Amino acid sequence: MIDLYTVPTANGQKIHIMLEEAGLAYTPHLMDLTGGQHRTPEFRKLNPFARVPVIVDHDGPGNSDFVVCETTAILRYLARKAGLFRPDDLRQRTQVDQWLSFINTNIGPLFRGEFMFASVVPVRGAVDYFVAEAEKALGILNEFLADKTYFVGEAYSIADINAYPVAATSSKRLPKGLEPYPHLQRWAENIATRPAVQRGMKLFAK
Ligand SMILES: N[C@@H](CCC(=O)N[C@@H](CS)C(=O)NCC(=O)O)C(=O)O
Repeated sequence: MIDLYTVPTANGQKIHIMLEEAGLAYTPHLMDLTGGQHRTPEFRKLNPFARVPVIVDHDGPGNSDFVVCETTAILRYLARKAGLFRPDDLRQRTQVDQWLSFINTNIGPLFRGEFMFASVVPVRGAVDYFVAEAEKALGILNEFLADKTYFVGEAYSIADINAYPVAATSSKRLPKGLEPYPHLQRWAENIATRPAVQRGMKLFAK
């Protein structure tokens, strides 16, 4: 059994989808970020950086509890545990890792910046900057996906699982959403047909 600490944002949804796809038993816990539940000493024992998602696998390595935070680390761990969605071939595996990193270290912080300066500490010029940079980055994904069904090779992988909530959730905060990116939109519509993706996206949805 896995305990999942989460919220229904793009980062949380990546792990909801992965757990549903892998068919692993889990108990989801909705965190109250507004109330600061993630900043309590108890939660910081799980993630010292006070962020979600976090999992606690009660059947971890060595048959003991194992705490994992950081979305891409959780995705890799669950892929290894389930033996799914991460190719064995070294080139393809590295490409999957490359896309995990690209999305989470380049695009994730742009949407975080947009959210912070639009909703938490309003600064109009900063919002414009982050929106423009996020649009540029989605344009790159759009071009890359022009002739592809999945991010890597011919198979669905954690690269797709990690990118999907960015297209389905984060992009809604951009003035034109996914409209300027037809290839990204086609790719996302295909991923959205998967029942596990639908279940993952519904978890704690508002
Ligand atoms: N690098 C982290 C980012 C996680 C993250 O930013 N989580 C947000 C929710 S989507 C959070 O916990 N925010 C609380 C805060 O910043 O105080 C990951 O990939 O898991």
